[in-house]
Amino acid sequence: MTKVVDNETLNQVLTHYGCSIENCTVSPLGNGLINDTYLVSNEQANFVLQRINKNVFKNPKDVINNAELINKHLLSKNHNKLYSLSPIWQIPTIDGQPLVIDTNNQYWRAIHYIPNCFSVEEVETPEQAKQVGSAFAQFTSALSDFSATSLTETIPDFHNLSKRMNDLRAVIKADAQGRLSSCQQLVDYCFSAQSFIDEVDELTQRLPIQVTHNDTKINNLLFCAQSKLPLAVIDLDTCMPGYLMHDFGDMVRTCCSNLPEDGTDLPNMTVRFDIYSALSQGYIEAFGDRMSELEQQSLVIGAQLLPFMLGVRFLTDYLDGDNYFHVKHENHNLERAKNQLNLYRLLHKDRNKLNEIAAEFSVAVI
Ligand code: GN1
Ligand code: MG
Repeated sequence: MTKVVDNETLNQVLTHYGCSIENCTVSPLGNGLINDTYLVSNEQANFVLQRINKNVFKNPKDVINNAELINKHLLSKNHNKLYSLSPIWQIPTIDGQPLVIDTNNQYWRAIHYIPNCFSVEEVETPEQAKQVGSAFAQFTSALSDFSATSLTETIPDFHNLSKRMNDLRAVIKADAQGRLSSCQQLVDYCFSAQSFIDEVDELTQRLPIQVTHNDTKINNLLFCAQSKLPLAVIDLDTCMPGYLMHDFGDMVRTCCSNLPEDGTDLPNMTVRFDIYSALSQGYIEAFGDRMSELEQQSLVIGAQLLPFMLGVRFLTDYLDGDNYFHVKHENHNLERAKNQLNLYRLLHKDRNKLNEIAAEFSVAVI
């Protein structure tokens, strides 16, 4: 997928929000791999404009509707002082519509822009990691009494590892781009992890379902420019019923490596255990006794699972011809896959250490 939007289309969409390309500036925002996101600024205000990727979200209206329901719930929690972060508002068109469908049949929405905040690509200190863990825990805690059945599953089986392995098998069989020979070793490595895959399968049958965010990468948190504290959890696109270990695992995946997810200096990749420890503490403590013992134990599996699953997903997309994730160059998905599977390897190798750290912060559940 490429990120090209022509000015005519952009202008057509902007008019639905009372703007035009003449009276505002439009600049790309963030580093998302799926949707196309822009900051629209004019003298009066700023807002976020987003084209939802229809190839990924088959029914974009569900994405918008889910976010609306979640935000309403969070706002009422916020009013009752049970949620201290800020909900994120979607903005209707001047005709009161939740979205715009352009002439190319692409779906757009606008989102309230929170000023005076910043996002982080790399966690700098354990203190910051603790805040990250705590913020995402608050988000899920606040949704503990939200009816999971009112949400539509925007991507079915999103974090189902066996299904992701089947997707990998299918693209290997097709080898549509003739790329298999360039990554056979990596493919073999994925299938050699069958005992880990079985362990995950067995665990997921016993874990309770919660409404989880499912994309808790570090840059989906906004920090206040003044206090430097977390201000809002953003990107609710995959907020669906899931397991806590997925959210924890995605934080580990994006906070604990010393390299970004597409970094290529793999011989020098390390796990930052001080960050891991602080994340665990922040996440577990903020849940308190609302996290069951089994969920506490599952976090270490989640920490290995998310890098592994992302490795499999990037590899699948590479073999399939880069149809899912935005890529910047030909081997981008392959580089990401190698990076994520190496991170899994390092975390898996040190899983006893991860268990010891988690045990330090475990909370007795009555
Ligand atoms: C995608 O586009 P973004 O950054 O919100 C992906 C996540 C991955 C992430 C990897 C719907 O998220 O699952 O973890 O890229 N979102 C979807 O950077 O597939
Ligand atoms: Mg996302």
